[in-house]
Amino acid sequence: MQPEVLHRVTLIFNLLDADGSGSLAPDDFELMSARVSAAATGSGDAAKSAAHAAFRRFWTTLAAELDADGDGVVSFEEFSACVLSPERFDETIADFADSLATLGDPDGDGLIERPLFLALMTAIGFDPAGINALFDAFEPTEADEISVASWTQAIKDYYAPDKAGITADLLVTNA
Ligand SMILES: [Ca+2]
Ligand SMILES: [Ca+2]
Repeated sequence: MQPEVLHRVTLIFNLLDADGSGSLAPDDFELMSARVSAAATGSGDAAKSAAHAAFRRFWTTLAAELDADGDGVVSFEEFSACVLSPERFDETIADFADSLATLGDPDGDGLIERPLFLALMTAIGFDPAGINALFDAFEPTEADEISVASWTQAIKDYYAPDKAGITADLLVTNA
């Protein structure tokens, strides 16, 4: 594996390993979902339930595709196989990004303000310095808001192990 790709896969793995146990399991996604739900100021139960379902789907897809030894958890070694055919995860990640977008834009105007962006991205596990750098890169409006569409695209790019040189690389400060 190219060092750059290995680096990216390591970052994604550590982000998904929310409880820091060293492997991916359902608990990681429940924990991330609970954190995101708690951070989703202004969202109702329906949007939070949809996000919870997306987190669960993220896990079931990873388990189905990557748990090679069938022990119910995905080790780093198993996870690194995701780079072989990243397109298998596109739909799941898109679903995940779209459900985040809904939480990020409870009034539906297509914009997300910095405090909510920070809260949601912190809940997912990103580092605050990287989150602010990414927000600034999206050229916020005078009201300090960015478009939700640019954010969801960044999420989709970030979790795609084969992408590099993208705006979301600004999040790679917690390496
Ligand atoms: Ca874990
Ligand atoms: Ca396994």
